[in-house]
Formats: sequence, structure tokens, C-alpha cells
Amino acid sequence: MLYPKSNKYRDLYNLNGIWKFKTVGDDYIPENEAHDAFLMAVPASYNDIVTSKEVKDHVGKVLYETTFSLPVRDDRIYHLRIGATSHKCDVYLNGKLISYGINGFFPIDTELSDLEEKNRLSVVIDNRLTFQTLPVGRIVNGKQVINHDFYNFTGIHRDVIVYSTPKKYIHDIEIKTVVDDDYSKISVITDAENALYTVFDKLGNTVIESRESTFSIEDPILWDTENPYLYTLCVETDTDKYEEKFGIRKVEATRDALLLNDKPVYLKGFGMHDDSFILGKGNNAAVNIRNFELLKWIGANSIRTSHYPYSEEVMSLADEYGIMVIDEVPAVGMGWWNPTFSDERANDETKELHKELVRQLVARDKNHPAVIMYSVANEAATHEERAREYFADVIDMARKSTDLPITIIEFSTADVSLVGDLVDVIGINRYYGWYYEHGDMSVIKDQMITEIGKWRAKCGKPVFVAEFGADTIEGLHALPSESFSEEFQIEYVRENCEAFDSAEGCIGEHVWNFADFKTKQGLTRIRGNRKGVFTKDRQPKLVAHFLRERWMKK
Ligand code: GCB
Repeated sequence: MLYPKSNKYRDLYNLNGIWKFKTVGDDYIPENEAHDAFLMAVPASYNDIVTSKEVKDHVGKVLYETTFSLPVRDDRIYHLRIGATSHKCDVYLNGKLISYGINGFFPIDTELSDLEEKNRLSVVIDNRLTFQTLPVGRIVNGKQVINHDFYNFTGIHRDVIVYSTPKKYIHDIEIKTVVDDDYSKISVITDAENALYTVFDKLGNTVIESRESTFSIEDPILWDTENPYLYTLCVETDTDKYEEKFGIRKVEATRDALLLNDKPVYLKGFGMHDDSFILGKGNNAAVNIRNFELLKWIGANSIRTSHYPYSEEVMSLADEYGIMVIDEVPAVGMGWWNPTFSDERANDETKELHKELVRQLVARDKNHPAVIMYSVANEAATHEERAREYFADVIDMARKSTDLPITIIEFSTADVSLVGDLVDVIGINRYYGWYYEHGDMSVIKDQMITEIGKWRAKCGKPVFVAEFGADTIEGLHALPSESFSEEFQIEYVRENCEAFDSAEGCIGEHVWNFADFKTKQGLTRIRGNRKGVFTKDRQPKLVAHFLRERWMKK
């Protein structure tokens, strides 16, 4: 599935803007136009836009609706593309069901065969999470139980686009690159027939033209975090054309290291959240750019898309900025803290969805050089007997889909996890001195080094610390430090970093979190999770300066 772009064979119409919106019952079908709806922005979550508590916290279905007209041409096929709606949804055109979405973080792309002069597009979204959705949640007495630590934002979160293609069009392009000493072999896998393949360098100069789908580039400039060099491939047939940027790079996980272009990399960065004021999870170019500017400013080289795939626009920016991405499927809330893997809970149906989302994630992100690893879950109950078979199948699907390294982010300890040997890199989330022995920083180093050592001894894989952090209220100071103060956050992060520096086989540190983010209400969540190194409005807390100094040198 190709990201919508316009060119001489393809038109593009953006349907973002102000739509109609209302909460609806489970049986709702948009037979007629919703005259009783109110106005809503797209893309955005509705939760932090509305003023009614009832609507904000609504559990169930909501309707989004808009109308549009196009100059329809007979020699074109029209397609609807919705970047993401959270979570499941049904899509109707003029009252007729035309498509559906199975998950809140993936695009829906469908042909529009019955366009009229004026069209009514209705999207009915269901925000409920169960053991058969990802993330996993539960409905108890009509109330949503959220297993994970971020707000269940709902809405049309990414761009809504109608695009046209010729009748005979290119459906997909996969660019595979193999790096050798002084050349790179490029193989293009596509359904395009009799195509001309042209590669352009960054300045638009032609590097190679080929009638074969496999060809070589001599002395390629490799993509890396210092020089995120992107080429452009143009595939052109008699009827269609598509241009895709790509990078040439090699990623490999060994027993001790993660290699980018044969050199070991140390991951410096964050677990992030797609979360900003008013927009919630709505994709926004200004927020995206600010995030990447801050990542570069602080000296980060990588992020994890915790705990779900981010927008395609973010993935393209990661390519441009040279930020490596650990791309995570929305497998979160799979409870290390309570029984999860059973016939009644996370069962075969959940597993099939999980596998399908792994497949779809790789299919969506396969041409992004920034993606260096896929993460199949965050903090699942991997100590449970059934988890082994479950993840063996999920990881098997990942292996069939990609050659990149696979990781799983563990909260279970090395002693009890049953899946560590299945992946290439172990990610661990650890909050010594915060959730355990709160405020006592003297425990951090020992416990952290011991835990990393245990994973190394058990699995013989590189380990990276995917989360560590302390909630911090900006402007709160304490000397000597106390938890929640800015001084505490610096000392906490410093203690952890000293542990990483002396732990053998530790290949990186991702602070939790990049910025403060919204969660469900809770006794330990004062306006959300405050472990951000940046505030929610993207200003640095004091710790950001500490990290900048460390990471610029490292
Ligand atoms: C974790 C979770 C993350 C939470 C974080 C915390 O282990 O992976 O989603 O937000 O802890 O701050 O509690």
C-alpha cells in the first residue's frame, strides 16, 4: 500500500478540516445525514476539544461525518485513505458500508467505486478495548478498564485523503538494498509492469536508470544518523508513476551489539507518545517538527514508537532527521501484573490480530531507513506458560515479514521470562528507586547492573534499557533533592546512566518519556504522567540539559 501522492497520473484531495460529530449508540447506521451533530476538527482526538465530561469520557461509538464533491474522471480510480482512527471503525459512503478499520494505528485504504456528485462520508468509531483488541483492555459493567498508562484518545487521528490513480496503477513498491564494499544492490519488488526505474540523488541528479528491477549503485552514500542521506526511486510505467525516498543502510544485531553499517550504535533517546495539547493524538506537522528539532538538540539518535505505530508522516521525518526508530506494534496492556494468556483472555483471536498487525506494520514501514528494529510488545506477561507459544507465533510472523532485528520490551525479569531467546535484542523497562524503594537512589546502580547481567547470562543478546525515569513537576525544586523535583530527576537519570556505562552488553538508554503525556486519572498521575524530559508544551526540564551534555559527547 503506497502513501498517497500526487503527480501527472494521480490527484489528491485532502478532506481534513471541520467535520460533524456526535456520540451514537451501538446500532447506529448513518442512513441519513446527521443534522443534530456538532462540529469537530479532523485530524484530532475529540477528548480534549469538547467541554462536556460525558462526551470526553464516552465509552462506545461516535460518528464523524463530512461531505465532499470531486471532478470525477472516467479514466481514474478513486481511493479513500484514512491515516488512522482509534480504534475500530466502519466507513460508509452515502450511507453504504464500504470499509472498516481493525486497529487504531493503521491506515485504511479503500477504493471508492460509487462516487456521486455530492458524497457523504461517515466514519463510525468504536473506542472500546477488550482482550481481543490491541491495546488490550476490558469492559466491566459498561465501564472501560484501561490496562495501559496513556489516555484512550479517540477520533480520526490522521489525515483523510481521497486520491486518484489510473485504472492500471502501481499498487506497491518495496525497495530492498544490500550493501557491499563499494556498491549497493537494489531490488525493487513491485507489481508495476514494464517499468523504468530511475534513482535520483539528494540534489535530483540521475544516479541510474534501469529497465530491470534489480540494479546496482556504485559507491553509495549510506544512510546514518550523522548523514541521513536519502535517494529517490521513481518507478514509471506507461500509465502510472510513483516516487519513493529510500536510504541505503545495513542493520544487524550480534551477540553483543547492534550494528548500523557494520559499526556498533549506542541508542540514545526516548520512548515517546503521540500526545499534545488539544490535539490529543491528532497528527500535526508543527508538533512533529518541534519533536524532531528537540531530539536533535538534545543529541538523541533514536526513539521507540511506544506503544503503537506513529503516523507515516513521523516515520518520514525520522528518515530525514536521521533518528533511528524502534517500531512498536500496539501490543500493550498485556499485563505482566495479572493473568493474560488464556482462552478467556488474550487467546488465539488476539494472537491472529497481533500477527496481522505485525505484518501490516512492516508492510507500511518497509521503505523507511530509519526503522532499525521492530518491537512486538511492551511489558507482556511473558512469564506465563502460554506466552511462549503466543510470542513464538507472533515473532515467526515478524521474521517472515522483515530481515530487521526483532525486540520485545520486557518488564518480566530475566529469571522468569519465557521469550528472551526468541528475539535479537532485549529491551527492559526498569524503575529501580522509583516504583520500588521509592526515593532511594542508592539501589539503582546495583540492581540495574545485576538485571542487565542476568539477561546477558541467560540469553546472550544485547540489552537496551527501553524505559527508566521519574515523574517531575517543572519548576519544583528541592535541595537536597526530593522526588518530583527537577533536581531529583537529574540525579535519578545520572545514577541510571552510570549503571549503563558500566554494564557489559548494554547497547542503549531510552529515557521514559520524551514529554509529559495524558493518562487516565489516578492518584499518582497529576495531570498525567510527568516523567517527560520535556514538558507537554515541549520546553526542557532541567534534566534535558544534563542529557544534552551527556549525549552530545557519547
Ligand atoms: C511502564 C510502561 C509505560 C508507563 C511507565 C510509567 O513501564 O511501559 O507505559 O507509562 O511505566 O511511567 O509508569
